[in-house]
Amino acid sequence: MFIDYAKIRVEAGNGGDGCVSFRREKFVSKGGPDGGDGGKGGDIVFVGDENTNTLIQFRYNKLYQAEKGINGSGKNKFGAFGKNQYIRVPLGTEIAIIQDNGNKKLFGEITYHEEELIIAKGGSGGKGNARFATSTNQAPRQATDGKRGQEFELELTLKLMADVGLVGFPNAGKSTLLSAISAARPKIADYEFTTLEPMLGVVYVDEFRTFVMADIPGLIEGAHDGKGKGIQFLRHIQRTKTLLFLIDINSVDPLHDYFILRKELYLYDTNLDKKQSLIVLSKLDTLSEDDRYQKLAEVRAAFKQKTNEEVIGISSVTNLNTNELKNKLYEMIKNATKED
Ligand SMILES: Nc1nc2c(ncn2[C@@H]2O[C@H](COP(=O)(O)OP(=O)(O)OP(=O)(O)O)[C@@H](O)[C@H]2O)c(=O)[nH]1
Ligand SMILES: [Mg+2]
Repeated sequence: MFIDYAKIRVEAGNGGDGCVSFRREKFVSKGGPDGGDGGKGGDIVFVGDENTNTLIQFRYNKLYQAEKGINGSGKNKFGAFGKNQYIRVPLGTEIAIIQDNGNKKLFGEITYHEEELIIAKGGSGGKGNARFATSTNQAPRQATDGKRGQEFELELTLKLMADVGLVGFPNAGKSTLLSAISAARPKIADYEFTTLEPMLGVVYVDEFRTFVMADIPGLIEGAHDGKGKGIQFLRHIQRTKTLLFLIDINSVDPLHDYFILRKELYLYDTNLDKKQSLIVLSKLDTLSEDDRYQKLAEVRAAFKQKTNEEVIGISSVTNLNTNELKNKLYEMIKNATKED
């Protein structure tokens, strides 16, 4: 699990003031009161957005204000309402109010797309003097001020689940791939079992389309018997929507590697074995262009014959095909979400 926090301040709009005014007409010597009410201040509203999964935007922008209501005016004109300030957040964002003593009180959670939650209400508008006229006081000089909008310090918390799980032998280049396409900085080295703890990274396909990828320790044959790092850490990818099998293009027999990986997954959890998956050959840059395409063609033919699965090749070092990979994974996740 990957936890993202942000602290922000929100200020709903103040209400507009009520107005003191008297009618002035050509042939009426003493017009009655006609001061209108002030408009209500805008609310601060959180909105669920399924197209984002990070709170990173709140690092740069920490103050959110809604518009103030407009003051009332003569001729019984009401002031316009202040515009609401909408704050879009990923699904699963929890919103807590930080109290003066530092304690946090959970206010709510955004759970579905376009869900709206008003966290701070705008102040109501003040009353204009037209409202204060009575039979005994026909010329009131009284109006009220708009109320202040609510203001809060908030803590936002997002617990992220991975969408894609990276599966491969040690040294296949899993951590290198994560670091190439996300801001995560996992440890990378040319020895086996560099990664000991799962790590998540947010992958940006573009500004609006992101997904979360999990890097986990390498798997080896016999992992279910406790070989290598075992298979316990596979629980971290049990809830992902897609598995990415990463296999070094220099492997003697990628298809065989793939079957070993599949078998270990199956022995851990048969459901894991049923997830949609993508097979990716890594380190294309280590072969000359001719060798690379020849090897890729051979591997593709072997996979086609035995599994009917597509194989794509990438290099995390030169970023060869990494954009295509991001787009492909994003589409797969989207389709899997639709089927859920
Ligand atoms: N030339 C080249 N080297 C790569 C590429 N991807 C990874 N490597 C190298 O392969 C070695 C292993 O990479 P890692 O990313 O640590 O591999 P891993 O799959 O995370 O390994 P474990 O954490 O041990 O399971 C490192 O020396 C990387 O620099 C690539 O696309 N091209
Ligand atoms: Mg690693």
